[in-house]
Amino acid sequence: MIFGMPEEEYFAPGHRACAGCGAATAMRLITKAAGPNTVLVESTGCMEVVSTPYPQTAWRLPWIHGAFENSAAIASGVEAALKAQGRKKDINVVAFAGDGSTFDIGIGPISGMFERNHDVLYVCYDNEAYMNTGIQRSSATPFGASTSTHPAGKESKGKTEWKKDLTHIIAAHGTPYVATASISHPRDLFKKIQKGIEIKGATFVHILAPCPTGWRSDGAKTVEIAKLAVNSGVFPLFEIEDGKHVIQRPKKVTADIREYLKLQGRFKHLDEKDITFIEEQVKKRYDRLVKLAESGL
Ligand SMILES: Cc1ncc(C[n+]2csc(CCOP(=O)(O)OP(=O)(O)O)c2C)c(N)n1
Ligand code: SF4
Repeated sequence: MIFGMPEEEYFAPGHRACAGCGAATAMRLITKAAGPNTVLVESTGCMEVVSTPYPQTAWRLPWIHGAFENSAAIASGVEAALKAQGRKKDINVVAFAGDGSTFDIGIGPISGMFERNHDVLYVCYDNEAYMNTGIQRSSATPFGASTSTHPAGKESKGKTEWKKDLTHIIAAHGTPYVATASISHPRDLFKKIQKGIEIKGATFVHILAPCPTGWRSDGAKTVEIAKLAVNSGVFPLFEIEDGKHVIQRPKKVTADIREYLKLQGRFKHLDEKDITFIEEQVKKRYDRLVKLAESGL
């Protein structure tokens, strides 16, 4: 064990993710936490493309590739089949996909899986755009980010809408366990994956996974950027267990949003007014989370 995590790697080195890819780190941590008795189901996305150029695979666990919108539907079927065979209690089913698949195109099957409450952990690795097809905006892309479909320029300041609050949309299904996590806080992420698997029923972990290619950032600063997202309140780490919010980080906002934005080329066109707007919106949302946690909701 290293830092309370197994040394075994189930996402093998030699995959083809870009240097400094946050999602690849998420894959290592998710699979370490899930352990060997796990079936993985993955939608099309970067982590599928980089891991399985035929005839090779980086997966050291059973892994099913579904279509872009399908991982929750396939995972529901795998869980139902294991139950019918009387084997579900020994085998974990973990579905995962990027934000485009989760926030946008797969949301119908995902909603169905949570409504039926299959015993599946669903993980979204959120790199905040459709990365493997060329950095198109998704509903998880943050306000102001420049993408290939919302390029910043003379007529545009990047994305004009705020990021969709998917965590609370999933929680609204009556989901027993919903959490946010970040690759900058690996032990917290590891524990949340284990908790999501242990709790019976459909559970959800939303992981922030910086993408140097799409965020126009230095691959060596991926962890630093993810940490700034957490500590500035841009991406707070919290759980909603049995409908109650608990905030892990930040207990108090300690980092400057400007530092976070400055390290990413996708935000370099923003002016003072845009940044002030982002600061106000982040504060408003973080304060709301604190209120929910303080009032036991
Ligand atoms: C129905 C359908 N529409 C579009 C595509 C093309 N496509 C494959 S992956 C992808 C983007 C995936 O984005 P995301 O889920 O965010 O994962 P990432 O690549 O960022 O890891 C798109 C548009 C497809 N495979 N199927
Ligand atoms: S494009 Fe981004 S998410 Fe995809 S492999 Fe490269 S760094 Fe990772």
